[in-house]
This record gives sequence, C-alpha cells and structure tokens, in this order.
Amino acid sequence: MSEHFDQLLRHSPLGILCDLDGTLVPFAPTPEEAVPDEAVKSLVKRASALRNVTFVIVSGRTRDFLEQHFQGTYLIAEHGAFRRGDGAWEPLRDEPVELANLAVRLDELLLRYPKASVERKSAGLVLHYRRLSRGDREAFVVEATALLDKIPLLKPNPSTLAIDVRPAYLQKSTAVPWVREHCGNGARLLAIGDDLTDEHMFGALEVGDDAIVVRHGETRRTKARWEFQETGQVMAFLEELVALREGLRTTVTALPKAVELRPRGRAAAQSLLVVSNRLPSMRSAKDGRPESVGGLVSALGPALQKRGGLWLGWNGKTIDDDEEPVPALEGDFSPGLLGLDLKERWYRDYYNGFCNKVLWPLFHIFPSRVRFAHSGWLAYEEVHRVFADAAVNAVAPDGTVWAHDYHLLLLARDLRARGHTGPIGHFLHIPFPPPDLFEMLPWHREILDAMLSFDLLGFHTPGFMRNFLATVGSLHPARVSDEGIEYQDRRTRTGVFPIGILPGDYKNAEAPEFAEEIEGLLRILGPAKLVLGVDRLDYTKGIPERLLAFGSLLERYPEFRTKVSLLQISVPSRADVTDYAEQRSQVEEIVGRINGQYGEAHWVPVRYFYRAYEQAQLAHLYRAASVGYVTPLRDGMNLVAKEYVAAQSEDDPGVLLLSRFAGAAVELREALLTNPYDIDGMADDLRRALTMPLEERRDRHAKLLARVYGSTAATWGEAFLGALAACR
Ligand code: GDG
Repeated sequence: MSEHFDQLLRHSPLGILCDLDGTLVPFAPTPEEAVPDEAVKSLVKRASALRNVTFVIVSGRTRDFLEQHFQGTYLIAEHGAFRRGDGAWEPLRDEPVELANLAVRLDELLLRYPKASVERKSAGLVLHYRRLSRGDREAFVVEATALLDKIPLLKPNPSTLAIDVRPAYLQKSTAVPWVREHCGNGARLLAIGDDLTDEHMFGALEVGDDAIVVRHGETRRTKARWEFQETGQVMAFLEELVALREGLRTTVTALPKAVELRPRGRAAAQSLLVVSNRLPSMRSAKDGRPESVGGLVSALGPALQKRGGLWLGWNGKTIDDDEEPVPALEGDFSPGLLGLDLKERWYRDYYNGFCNKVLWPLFHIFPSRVRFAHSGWLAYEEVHRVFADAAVNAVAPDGTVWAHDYHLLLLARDLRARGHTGPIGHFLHIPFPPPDLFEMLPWHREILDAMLSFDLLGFHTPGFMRNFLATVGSLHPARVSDEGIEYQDRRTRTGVFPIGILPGDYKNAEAPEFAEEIEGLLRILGPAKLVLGVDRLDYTKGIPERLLAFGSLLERYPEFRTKVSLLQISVPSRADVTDYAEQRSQVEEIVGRINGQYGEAHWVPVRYFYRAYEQAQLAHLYRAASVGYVTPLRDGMNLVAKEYVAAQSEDDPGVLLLSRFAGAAVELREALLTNPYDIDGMADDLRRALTMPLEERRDRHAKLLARVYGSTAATWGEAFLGALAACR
C-alpha cells in the first residue's frame, strides 16, 4: 500500500464521508430503481461499527429513504439540510423552504417532457432527466434552468442528469465541520463522491484530509486528488479498509489512482508547475501567436515549454463568497495557464489584507504601515489550501513545483500534506527582513515551519538570504549549517539567484506602431535633458523622495532650470489600499508644487503620468533619457534599472542613478549609487549624473551592460531549476 494511504487509512480518529448514488450504488434510470443492495448495507453497517472511525453517508436523498436502508449509521440527508448522529435528526436551519410557487410551473414543464420526473424533498427538489432522449436533454436543461433562475433563494445545481434545486446554503460542504466535530481532536477526513455536489464537500476539506472522486468515464475538473472509475471499485476499497481497521488485513490494495489534470488536448499530469499569486498577462499577437507581457513569463516560458509545464495562479477575477473556485485553463497559451478565481473575501483579506498590508510593508521594512488582522492570516492559510488543491491536480505527484513570492510562503507545507513527493522550490521576489522585524509577525513560527517544507528557497541577494538564515537561527529550533537547514527529517537549501531581464527586448526594441506617441512626447519635452523614473506607484519605490531631490537640484543649482525635465511614469497599483491612494495624492501634490514654483511658459519641470505604456515605448523612453532615475527606499531587485542599461546606445549612453537599497545595486556596482533618504545628497548625485563626461559614462555603461547580459531572465530560471533538481 502506498505510504500516503497507509498513514491515512490507519489514522485515528478517521472520518469517512461517503456519497451514496453513483458512489456506493450504481445509477439506475429512475431514483426509485437505484436502491442499496444487501452488500452495500452490510458494508455500511460494518464501517459504522469501527472503532475510532466515524462513517457518514452524505447524500442528496431524503431522510426517509436513508433511514429505511441504513440503521445505526450517521446520515446526512438532502445535501446537508438534515443530519443524524447518535440521536434524532437535526435540521441545518430552522426556517422551512418555500417551494409552492414553483409547483405549477414545474408541472407545465413536465407535461412537455413526460419522461422527466420530479423528486420532491423537504428542503428542495430534484429534476431527473436521465430518461429523456439525448436530443431532448439539452433543451430540457435550458428550459428548466431558465425557470429556476427566476426563483429567489433557490439555486439550480446541474449534476449527473439531474438538477438539484435547493437553497444556495444547502451544500454538502456543511457536512465536513459536523463530521470533524464528531470525530474529535486530530481527525483526518476522507470524502468519496462522484458529482458536483460532492465537489463542495471536497472543497471544505483541510490539510491532511483527502478526497476520492468516482469518474464514470468523465474527465471534468475535480478538487479530489484520487479517482475511481465506478462504484465497484469504491466497494472493493471500502471492504479492504474496513477489514484493515477490523484487524483482518494488513494492507489495502484496491487503492484509487492519482487524478491527472486533463486540460483540453494537453498531456496529462505535468512535470513542472509554476505557481504565482497572479497569472502572467498574455495576449494574442497580430499574427495569432500568443505573446507574453512581462519578464517573468519570458524567463520561465522556455523552461515550462521544454518540460511540458503549466502555470497556476489567480486569473484576476473575483467570485461571490458562496461560490467555489474551480481551476480552469485560460485561453490557449503556451505554456498553459491554469487560472483560479478568488472569492471577494479572499481578495480583501488575503490579497489586499495579509499580502499587501502585512507581508509587503514588513518585508520592505515599513513596520509602521503594517496592519495586522487575524482574519487576514486565516484567509492566507485558506487560500494556500485552495492553491495546493489545484496544484496537486495539475502536476504529477513526483513533478517539480516552483512557487513565487510572498503570497505563497506556505505552499510546500500544504502540498506535502496532500502527498506531493517531488521537489518544491520557492523564490522570493522581495527583500527578506532582519529577525527583529520578522518576529513582529504573530505567526512567525508557523511561517518559518512552512517555509522549511520547501527544498530550495531562493533570494535576490546574499543580504536577504543572510537575513533569512539569521531569522531561522534566532526564532526557530532548526539547525543551520553549510549543508542547509535541517529540521525534523527535512533539509531546506537556500541560494542567491539574482533575477535578470531579456536584454534583447530593450536593446533592439522596434515597434513603429507605438513610436508616434513617444516621439510626440519627446518633442514636447524639447531640448531639455531627460531624467526618467518608471515604477508601479508604490511607497517602496521612493517616488516622493525622487521628486523632492529633483526640486532640491533646481533650487540649489539654478543653472539646471529649463535645461532638464523629469518624466515620471507611475503605473497604477493596488489603488484600493489606503496607503497607495495616499501615496498618489502625495506624489501629485509634490509635482504640482515643483511645477508651480519653477515652471516657465516654455518649460514644465516635471511631467507626470499615472498610466502604463507598452514595453517597446518604455524602451524608446529609456534610450532617450540622460539619467535613469531609480531610487527605491527598498526593493527586491528592480528590473527597471537593468532595462535602462540594456536600452542605452553604446556610443552615448545615459547614466543609471540607482538607490543603494535596491537589490540591483549588489550587481550593478558601476551605476551611480545614491541614498534616497538623503534628499540633498541625492540632488548632488543627480547633478553628477547630469554632468558626467562621455568617457566615464561609456566606461560605466560597458561594465553594466556586461553584467546585464551575463545574468538574464533565462539564466536565472535555469539556475534555479538546476539547483532545485540538485536538492534531490
Ligand atoms: C517585484 C519586486 C523585483 C513598469 N511600467 C510599465 C511596465 N513596467 C515594468 C518594468 C519592469 C516591471 O514592470 C517592474 O519590475 P520591478 O522589478 O521594477 O518592480 P516590481 O513590480 O515591484 O517587482 C522587484 C521583481 O519583482 C522581479 O523579481 O525586481 O524588486 O518588487 O519590468 O518594465 N511595463 C509595461 N508598461 C509600463 O508602463 N509594459
């Protein structure tokens, strides 16, 4: 028996949630004909008598039906509307469900489709259309769902050739906490079912639990990690499981197979899965070929294609809190993009909450901007479970998983709990803070524990890696040595992998269709030298400081007035987080003040744009700028700095003025380094950049360019994946 099932099936307490129709009992043309036979009844009876096992039938059937066939068994009827443990039936909610309005219209529908039938229940009804001809089925579903959509409260749930109609809150997911409570502390649950109503049950499971779907030859997406094809296999499995727990067997051999993701026309389970909070944006180019937007996908695309991999992440859409996200392929791109919706609540508490109001400011050393909320931490854990469920379905159990960034620090823990055995790596795109800051996180121990489930943790700079090792050394019992970090029976390695760009994209960028707008912009700027800032509008990027230093230059060195203009492009980002909205007002206020104070009829000192440009337009602007003004207060790497270097002409290159607190400053040592906290000092550095002799500019640029070409996005991806493979 596999190690995974050996542990699960012997675990105490164990809860088993088992659907009936299509799972234990084969389908029949009508519900009346589908009844449990003696073999099912006797197996359920034995399962119900096991010690330290809570066996529960979780069905859409009525109380009467279940009671008639199963005595002495825990039962959940009508998708959770009623449950019965050792005592009497209890309703999930007390209010009755109003179905009267529906009756007349349903009767009319059934007159037109006499082979369809309705099964009435106290908390809903089921429309069965299995007996309709194939041609009639589709028309019936369209008419029935149109009719039901008009009924408030009731929500149609199309399942296997039957439509369940019941209040939206009645879902089998409600069975999961009830069973867990009955099992007692430390329980693990196993859920088995075949249709979409069972997916709700699977979706409510937690780390350590497991689910088996019964396929009946279908290949729809599922939250289950394991699969059987038909009810006979479920029976054989449960027979052996019961015998194992009764002490009559030592092993279970009738085990389910791992579910493989079968996206349209694609190979089965993948050998490499990249997981990031957000999917990269892709679009179809004019010639129909998919084209990536953004460096990360260019960096990882070739590695994914070579290994037949997939990319999993949030698709940018949100859904209502009572809906369950189902992973789906986005478009027809290569590499394949597997998208997940986020519930509204997760967007608020996980993404904007824990990620962007806790981890982002804390890791960038802005503790005063951190806003802790326990709901945020709970959502962070919950979203990890959702990502882990989707991930284990999308990658072979021994495949490689590469997780990205602070949104997914717990992923390896949750993948291991789901039986993933392959290598799992993580790359942090932002800084890692020193121990005393990390300790501010009320959940610092849990996060470190989870991070130590990765095989490899990658950082941009040796400094960030040192911070991580020092944090483990001071806050965690793990042993840190040259061989890596050892904790319990695991070893985690760390490494420095400075991310790069694809320099060719900036060096030779030619896109005539986008050039006109930029040339117009440059004409307006006139003969003044151009100082260029490009960033997401984020308080870590030091935009107010950069503007103030530019003001200080104009104030203290009046000879630069009318001779130089600052163009600041700020790409809208996280605008629904208060700190970002405030940053925007602050930036606009400083721009207004400088322009009011120094502007002249023919010269505007600062041009400020709150929008995004095409990559080719950025390359054009980079090339036109005499100074690349990159001044973050703290930054993981900062790709703009590298892009600026790549875009310069070698004959007459501009100067990169770079904050010493950007990760890029470690590599780009020939840039003019500056301290953005010292406004007048930065103004002096800007002056030096604007007056640097050609020879010095060429000399610095040649060295910088060699570095940008020496370590690119592609070499970064391969280096990380190579190191991850070497961990095993
Ligand atoms: C995180 C870390 C780390 C900007 N404006 C436009 C545009 N951009 C592109 C730039 C660059 C990218 O966005 C920004 O990358 P950065 O590295 O500067 O910053 P973050 O977004 O904060 O990224 C950072 C990075 O992850 C990678 O590990 O370097 O430290 O914070 O590529 O060109 N792109 C387009 N239009 C714009 O207007 N198309």
